[in-house]
Amino acid sequence: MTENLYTTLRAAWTPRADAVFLRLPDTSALTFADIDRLSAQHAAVLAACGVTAGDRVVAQVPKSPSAVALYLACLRVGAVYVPLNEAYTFDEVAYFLEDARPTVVVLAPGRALPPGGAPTLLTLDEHGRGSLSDWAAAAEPLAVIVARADDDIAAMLYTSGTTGKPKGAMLTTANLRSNAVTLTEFWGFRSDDVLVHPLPIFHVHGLFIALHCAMLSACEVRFLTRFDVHAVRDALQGATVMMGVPTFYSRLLSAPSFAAADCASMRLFISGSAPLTQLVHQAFVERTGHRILERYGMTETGMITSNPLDGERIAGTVGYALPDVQIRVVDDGGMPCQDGSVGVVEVLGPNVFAGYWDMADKTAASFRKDGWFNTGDLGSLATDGRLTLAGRGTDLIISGGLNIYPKEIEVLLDEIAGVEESAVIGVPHPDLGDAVVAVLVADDDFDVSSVAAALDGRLARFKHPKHVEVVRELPRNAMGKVEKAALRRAHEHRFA
Ligand code: MLC
Ligand code: AMP
Repeated sequence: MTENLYTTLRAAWTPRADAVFLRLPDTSALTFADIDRLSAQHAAVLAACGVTAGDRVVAQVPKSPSAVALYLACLRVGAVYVPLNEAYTFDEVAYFLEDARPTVVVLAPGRALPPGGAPTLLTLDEHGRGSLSDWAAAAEPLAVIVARADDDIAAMLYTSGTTGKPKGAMLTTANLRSNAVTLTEFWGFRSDDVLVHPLPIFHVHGLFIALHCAMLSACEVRFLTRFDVHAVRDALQGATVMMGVPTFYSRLLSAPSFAAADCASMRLFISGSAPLTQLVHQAFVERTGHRILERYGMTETGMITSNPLDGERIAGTVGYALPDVQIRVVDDGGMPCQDGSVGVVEVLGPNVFAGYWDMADKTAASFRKDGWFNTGDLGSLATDGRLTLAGRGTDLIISGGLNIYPKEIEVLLDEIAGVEESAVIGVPHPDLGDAVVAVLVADDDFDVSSVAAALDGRLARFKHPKHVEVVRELPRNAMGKVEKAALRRAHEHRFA
């Protein structure tokens, strides 16, 4: 197939071009026809900046309709869209720009461009010099939609690695299209659905999973700028579907008056990106009568498994492989695990990414010779094919649905004067699932408050330790390796 993903999306919504696509918190709205025109205007600006097919466009922008238009504009001109978490600091952004070598960088107003960043810097949702929004508003829409083959890269999303160095996961047109089509059908999306959308749009969850399902079914999206319990409860009135990370659901439950009446029109709550505890699942059933549908995925693969829409949704499991996706669980030797024992989850399907940008060795190390991708997640398969996850093979911390790799923090902690060595762990947290704790080997007179100052500006705030502990030495095994499991046990009740 050589159809641009934008063409696929637009063909799906065209019969309802005048229907509302994005409903904003101030109740104003953009129709599908509006977003079609706005994205064509943004595409005209990108083309005027010299962006051609295959060029990277990096965006670190607030969630807004123009950010959606910018993503769609990239599809239209065949550029590779590279969204960045808004929380990333100047230093972190500098790494992404050096690695991605974009033609255009779009930043939020007031953000500075690291040296050597890109030939063109634009800002979104502000007026004045370099304003993409002003420029687009005055631009003649670009009608041309560039032809793209299935294996052309449509987007690149950075994901951290065990070494702490983020890798750009290259997602093809076919990856995004196949997952979008499968999920829209699997979760029964219809044009009369109303999707509550409090997720950020710099990750696969909020950008691809949520928005592609809405565009393919031509349904309305209640487009909230961030997760806020009051705003979400308001948005649930008259809505039918919500997607979120587990923290969204535990926060809704923490409002004592949240109840079935809030969900009267809802048909489906979906959770993913981090484990949904059985406690939250059950409390949600008791309070609202809804069984949250848990699914499992990752940046490199989009969605892999899902609990069924109509069949039994079992808390603590992530369901079955999606219709066009295959999964297997293998042991250290790469042999399929027998009798439901725990091993590494591997995936094969049209959803699996093309590889890591400029990292052929890391790409090769992630795939088996027979083409299966190693997710790094541990899990077990029941005889009927239902998957239960059992943590990660690595020390990855998932906090509020965001991935944090300890190494990235440890290297900065080790540079602080007075710190001999450090170990960063994730420990259970009632709101975030896991919270970051740093254990430092330092002298008794070490000033713990110097840690925040040392990390400021170098590490996004969500990765900063929620607690810092100073110790005389770290627990080690016979090989001299730090025993993180022992540290996690020692701190498991810290936030209870
Ligand atoms: C914010 N903070 C966090 C945090 N989010 N700390 C740890 N973990 C997080 N996830 C910190 C900020 O740095 C700040 O700290 C303070 O909390 C308040 O910031 P905020 O912006 O007001 O926070 P809040 O709005 O409460 O955000 C929490 C959240 C948000 C859980 C609502 O993080 C969120 O929307 N998470 C969803 C992430 C997501 O979309 N993941 C999908 C990945 S895709 P300070 O110190 O500055 O005050 C994927 C694949 C798949 O995983 O399967 O879907
Ligand atoms: P990311 O790299 O941000 O795409 O995060 C993907 C990781 O999130 C996966 O490899 C899993 O470890 C985790 N994840 C996603 N969905 C779930 C889920 N439903 N339950 C447990 N972990 C999940």
